[in-house]
Amino acid sequence: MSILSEISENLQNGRAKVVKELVQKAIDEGMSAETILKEGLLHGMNIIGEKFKKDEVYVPDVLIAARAMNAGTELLKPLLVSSGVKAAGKVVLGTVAGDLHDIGKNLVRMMMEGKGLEVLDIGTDVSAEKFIETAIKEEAQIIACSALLTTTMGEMENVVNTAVKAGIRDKVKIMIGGAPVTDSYCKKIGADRYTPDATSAAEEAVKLCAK
Ligand code: B1M
Repeated sequence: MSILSEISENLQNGRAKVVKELVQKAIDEGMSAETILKEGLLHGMNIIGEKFKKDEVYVPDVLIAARAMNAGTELLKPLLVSSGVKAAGKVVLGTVAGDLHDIGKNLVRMMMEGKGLEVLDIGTDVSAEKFIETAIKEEAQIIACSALLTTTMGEMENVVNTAVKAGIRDKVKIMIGGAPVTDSYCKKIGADRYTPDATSAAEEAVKLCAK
């Protein structure tokens, strides 16, 4: 079995310690961080997602797989983030109200920090008010919202409307992303940017801060 299949298999079985060891081994063997992330960790997480959908695994199984995923991505962090010129800018990042998924958000944070942005990660289940209050208090240029559920993505519209009500809509850019989110949804709710993955989110954030 290849090391990437072993990472995927052990992630699916929630063996965080083994996943960590295998990721370190793959790094030591010179494999790229992107390959380890996409073909090892995310491959395993996608299989878990499919099984979850079919009721073949349950919430506790998914939770321990998520823990194993986080153990692996922590090791990849210094390798995934690019070096070079650092951008200036402050981002308030969180997963929207009612939503507890944080793996994608954590990847977004990692990639944005790698670009030199200051990221205030305010966690999961974040209300629209909390996004706006934090952006005002911290004078952030960007609010970045993640959502993984079709039932919670509507909260993103709430964030846009709350920014309008607070009178800061022209001072802050609102970025959105997550599996059910699309570019047409972004346009529909009047947010500024949709990006499909963590890398493009970081690149767009840098561009927005430069404007
Ligand atoms: Co949940 N879950 N979950 N879950 N879970 C999904 C999302 C689901 C698709 C599973 C399925 O049915 N196949 C489904 C949603 C269905 C839907 O709404 N259409 C689902 C469900 C239904 C639920 C519960 C309701 C289940 C239940 O309790 N009955 C429940 C809800 C809890 C809640 O939030 N209130 C629930 C719970 C959980 C766990 C807690 C067990 C766990 C989360 C643990 C954690 O995050 N710490 C969990 C997990 C792990 C998943 C799956 C398996 C994996 C999600 C993940 O982390 N993917 C997921 C199935 C799947 O996606 N295959 C599933 C890896 C991650 C890197 O991808 O987050 O998409 P993702 O991030 C991507 C992009 O989307 C993007 O960048 C990343 C890649 O670079 N991105 C952004 C993300 N945020 C961005 C922001 C940006 C830009 C890009 O700009 C700001």
